[in-house]
Amino acid sequence: MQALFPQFTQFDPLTGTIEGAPSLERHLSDLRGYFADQTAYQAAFTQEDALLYTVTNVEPAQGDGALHYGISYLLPGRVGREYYMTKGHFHAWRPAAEYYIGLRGAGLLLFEDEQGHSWSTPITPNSGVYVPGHTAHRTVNTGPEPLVFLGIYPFNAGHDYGTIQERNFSQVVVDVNGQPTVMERSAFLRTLTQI
Ligand code: PAN
Ligand code: ZN
Repeated sequence: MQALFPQFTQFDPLTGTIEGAPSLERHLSDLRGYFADQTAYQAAFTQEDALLYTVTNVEPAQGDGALHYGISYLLPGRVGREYYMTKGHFHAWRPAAEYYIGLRGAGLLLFEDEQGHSWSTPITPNSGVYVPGHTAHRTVNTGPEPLVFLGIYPFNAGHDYGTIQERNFSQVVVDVNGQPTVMERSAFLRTLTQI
């Protein structure tokens, strides 16, 4: 049998890193056009191209039945009233599901299927969330500390970012009187234009 590497990995739930695996960084500039409040985005970006999250993936094997996995480390913060979040994606191979395990912090997972139905679940340490196939998923950090979670998916899931980049999620997670609140994007945009 072909040896799998790395078969054993040590990960750090505090820093969201996996020993020996490279991390990729996503900054504010990588999420241009994703946050609803464009004025707030521009103001934040002018100050600093802040780090929003890192992702560290491990790809131990390829081929039928193989699994890949990764740790995400999503910083706390907001652009205007909208909490820091991941880009979000469909899997390129649409039937691919994924399993998320919360390791640190508190947040929400936003889901949207191909018909545009949306829902959300919490993600917290020692909780797991099943991400069904054919469903776009985005993680939002609603707490004061980094949100760290593990995601496990079929090796050939792939990432389709383009669909979400074009149409975005129909819901946003925003601060309303200090409470993380899921709102329709259109309703949130209306609050921004009210004087
Ligand atoms: C996760 C995500 C990770 C970053 O590992 O890739 O949280 O989010 P974006 O990929 O949307 O930027 C996953 O869902 N992998 O399939
Ligand atoms: Zn995914």
